[in-house]
Amino acid sequence: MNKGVLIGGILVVAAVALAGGFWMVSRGQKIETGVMPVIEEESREILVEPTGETVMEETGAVKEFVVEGSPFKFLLAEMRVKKGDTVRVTFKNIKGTHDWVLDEFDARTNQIGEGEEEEIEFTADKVGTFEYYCSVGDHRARGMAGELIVE
Ligand SMILES: [Cu+2]
Repeated sequence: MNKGVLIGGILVVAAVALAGGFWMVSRGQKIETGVMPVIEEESREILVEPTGETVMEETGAVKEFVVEGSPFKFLLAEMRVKKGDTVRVTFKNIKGTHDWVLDEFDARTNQIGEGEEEEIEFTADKVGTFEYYCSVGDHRARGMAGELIVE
């Protein structure tokens, strides 16, 4: 093989790898700093739709969500899982005092202060649409709520 061709080939491979690397980095940052943070587990595919709705494929898996709370809304307004999934919620409080409550699954965090976070886990063992909310004061009535959809 011609030496020039070989070096050219190596440069092309390096350029592709570099571009791919940048793509991975920008994609990773988007997930971390986005309004709807999602943590990727294993090799499951994550689709973040323009609506902010998050859909994760497969069943019987651990579905992990990060929900940020602020006065008076949750920055993740909808979670979609499959029946049988283990749902892991990391509630991060950005401002004020809030909690994250989902009555139908006896899932709730403590009321936590600004900058604090708490993780809870439960099994989505029934199908339906369930409202999660903040139980502090009138926060729920003021819109601090969202939906867990179990399919
Ligand atoms: Cu609240």
